[in-house]
Amino acid sequence: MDQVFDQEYGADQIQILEGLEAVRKRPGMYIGSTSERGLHHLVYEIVDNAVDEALAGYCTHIIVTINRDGSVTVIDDGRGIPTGINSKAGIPAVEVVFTILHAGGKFGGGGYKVSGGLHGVGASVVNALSEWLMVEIRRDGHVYGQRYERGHTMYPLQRKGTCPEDVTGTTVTFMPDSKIFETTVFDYNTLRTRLRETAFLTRNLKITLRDEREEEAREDVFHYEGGIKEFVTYLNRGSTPLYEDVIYCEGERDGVLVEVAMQHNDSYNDASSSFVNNIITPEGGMHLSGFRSALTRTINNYAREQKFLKEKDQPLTGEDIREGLTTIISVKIEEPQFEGQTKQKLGNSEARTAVDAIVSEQLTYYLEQNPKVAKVICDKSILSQRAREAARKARNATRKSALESAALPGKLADCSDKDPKNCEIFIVEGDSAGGSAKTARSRATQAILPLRGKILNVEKAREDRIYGNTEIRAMITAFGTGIHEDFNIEKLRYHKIIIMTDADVDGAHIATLMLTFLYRFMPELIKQGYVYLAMPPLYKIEKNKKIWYAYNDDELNKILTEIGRDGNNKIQRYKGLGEMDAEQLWETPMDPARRTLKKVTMNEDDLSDINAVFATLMGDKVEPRREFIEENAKYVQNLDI
Ligand code: TSJ
Repeated sequence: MDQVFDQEYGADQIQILEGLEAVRKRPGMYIGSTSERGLHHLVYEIVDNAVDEALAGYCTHIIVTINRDGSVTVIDDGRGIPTGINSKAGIPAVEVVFTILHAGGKFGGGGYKVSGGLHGVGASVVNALSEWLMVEIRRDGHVYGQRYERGHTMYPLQRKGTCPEDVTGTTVTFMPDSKIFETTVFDYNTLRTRLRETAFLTRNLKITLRDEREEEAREDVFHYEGGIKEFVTYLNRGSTPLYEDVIYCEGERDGVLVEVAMQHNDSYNDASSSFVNNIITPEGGMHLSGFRSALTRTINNYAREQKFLKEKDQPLTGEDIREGLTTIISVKIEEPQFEGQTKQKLGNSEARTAVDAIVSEQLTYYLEQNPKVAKVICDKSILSQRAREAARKARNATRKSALESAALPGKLADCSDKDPKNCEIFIVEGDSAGGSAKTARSRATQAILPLRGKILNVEKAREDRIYGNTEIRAMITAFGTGIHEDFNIEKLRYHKIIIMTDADVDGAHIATLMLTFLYRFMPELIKQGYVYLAMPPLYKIEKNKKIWYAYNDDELNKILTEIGRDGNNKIQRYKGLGEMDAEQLWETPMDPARRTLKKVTMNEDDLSDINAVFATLMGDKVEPRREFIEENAKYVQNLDI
């Protein structure tokens, strides 16, 4: 086998910044965390490099395989990473890519057009955090290979064989280092959600995902000729679109590539996701504000011109127009600047100008060409304007009665401690369970708010009805934070909001309704980790004056096996919280020393999908819901609902 010494590709483009030891010492600095989330970032980092090759126009297919041994292989059919010697480093360019931090065309300017990767740190970080990594390059009729262990080169780049001249591409296989990560087990559905999103964002790129860990291999293929237009159709799958077209705008201005796709559905939510260089920006930024101002201005101009809006009418607000609108905004930009606390907000002002100009021009044209759709949008927006006016009144009334007068709901049994850090509130299903919970609680720190029956499904109700709902008003007042623009997390009266429902299907449904309300109206409570689910047991087992609780059938069996299955066992199955007396309630779901609570989390990576998840779970269509639950049992678990 030969070593490779021929010099070619612009090796100088690669800047050398730091050593890989730093990455192993402080992995969180480079991939965010060493949790499951950080683990999956390794795959995205490698895949994003291949996607860049697709964006450059040289790669059409990426295959991602979770291998039997738990390692991951990413294959592309691009040009192959250059193998020539980098003049500065004196080693092949591919070795620079894998062993020198911040190396690669991405940071050197030139080479790639745009960069991907949330943290934009490249393949060397993945290498540093892998027990081993192998790269194979098909280029110029040769197959080259190199292996690394924990970032160290094992042998010089080798020619391992030949291949037809017209076969090119890169294969990378890596085994995440179990010394670094909390878990090294990849989750198929997490990868699937993200890779599907990547495929939507990169029109025509085909991405195959395979899982070979089980006897029966799993596979999904994502290939969308319609790109983000198909993304919008996909996100709207759980509701009914108001018109057939997905409206699409595309263009380039000041070095910013802009793509926008949108379509209204019959829900009341504004479901927009924005991306920069294929990376989701959960906090939006300049591209999102450019889109919003263009949309508001353009629809208002059109509605005035067509006299849908009369002289005397107030202009439509952005919210009026975005009610029920699903939007994908995708920009590509050479040097993105991220701002805000979490560095997730796009700061480049040229992105705002570009999106605004392109959407204004093309949407105006679209409305002129499609008067029927234009009328549907105007009608919907005007209706929403009226409803919003009614809602504003209802909300003001709520605010008056709820916040200003600070009268707590009558059903609330509040705690005596006034320091929110010490306090928790149990939202309890049903008056009878509420009664027992009131007796059982620790009065100083535990408040109880019983809710009667099913709470309103906020996915299916307009705002005015929502504010009129007694149960919802009770929660809003009790929490103390206010909602929407009045929301102030500092005023939160309890640092644990614990939803306590029966351990059955109805209970799960009620919990979901409450979570939907919280997600839509007070998402910060979930994001900041204040929301929990209580875990009431399903069985009580008694034997010789000793007591065990089981939370599901498996646990029951385990306990019975341990203590012996004989006549001395007394097993009680709880049909609901209502059947438990105060002492039992205290012992299991309520006593901080003995209970298990489930924290409700929101995975920011899945944000583009989360709207769709709620719309699908809570919407009218039964079939998508059933399919969703069947397909995504695991995903729903991820949401912890
Ligand atoms: F970086 C990496 F190892 F993570 C990785 C890179 C992983 C995978 C699966 C693929 C790739 C990759 C890189 N695919 N294609 C490329 N292309 C280049 O590196 C490349 C090829 C040719 C030229 C040129 O100017 O001729 C420039 C570049 C950057």
